[in-house]
Amino acid sequence: MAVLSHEQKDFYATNGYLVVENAVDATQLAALQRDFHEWIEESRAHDAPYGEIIDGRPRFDLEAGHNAERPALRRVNSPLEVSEAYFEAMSRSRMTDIAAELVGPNTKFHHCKINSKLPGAATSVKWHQDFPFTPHTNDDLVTALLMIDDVTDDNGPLEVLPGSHHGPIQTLWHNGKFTGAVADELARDYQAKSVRCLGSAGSVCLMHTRLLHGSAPNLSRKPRTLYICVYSAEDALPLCDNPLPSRFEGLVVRGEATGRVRTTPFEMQLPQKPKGASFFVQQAGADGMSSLAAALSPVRPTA
Ligand SMILES: O=C(O)CCC(=O)C(=O)O
Repeated sequence: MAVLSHEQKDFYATNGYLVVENAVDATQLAALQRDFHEWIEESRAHDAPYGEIIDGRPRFDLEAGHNAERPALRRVNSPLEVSEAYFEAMSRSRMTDIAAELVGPNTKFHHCKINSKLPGAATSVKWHQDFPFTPHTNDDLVTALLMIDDVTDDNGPLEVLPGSHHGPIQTLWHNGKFTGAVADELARDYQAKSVRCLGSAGSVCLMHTRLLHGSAPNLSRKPRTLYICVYSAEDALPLCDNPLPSRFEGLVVRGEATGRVRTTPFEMQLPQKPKGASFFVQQAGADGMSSLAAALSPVRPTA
């Protein structure tokens, strides 16, 4: 049975995003909140990124200024590998059904992460499109941002430029360096026309992989935690390494594996995989290789 109405699908096709309430049930939401709360408590014992994902990079990323009294856990990479609740939300929830209606019927998992902005956290996300981080043979990819907390005007909501998925793919390379962000003058223009994606905990924002988006710091006293899952059509094959590889990459979550590939025309410069725990470091300009080293190294995606 269809989960989305015709109006919702039309809205997504026109605007490149859609917010849907109750994308997980109350039990699933409580389990997601509980596991994240436990990870925050655990982070108090650390003063640098820690844990390990399958390529050896840290699973848990900490913001500058993090300490035991004021923990600032800003990223959990591939949480579904260490939490049944996060695996279930990705693969067996209403969010999964919705993603499959947008890019399926045959739908597979690509990667996931938690982006957290604790109260007062300085973390922001510069304007970008996701596709230049994760190029595939076609652009039927959707980023599902599940709200683990209520997302309000002042706790650093996702901001999008409606309709921009129909426009050009903007470069994230500047002066020979992969910055993970569009040029400043473009960002100023997008910011002026942006729309905020708000919702109560348990809502999901679905975003087309080519939609321009970013988000500001959390200026409120409430946390803003998003569980971000990227799904693709099963016949979209990745053109680069996964920026956040996990043992579940390529898992078909709805429909079936056809063994087919579908291509659509586009061109872009291939991305560079972050060396650190997350793209926050890359966007801050602290993760880049020299342009010569970048030119000589194999190119890989990030996000
Ligand atoms: O955490 C956010 O506010 C945005 C996340 C985002 O843009 C991304 O992961 O591509």
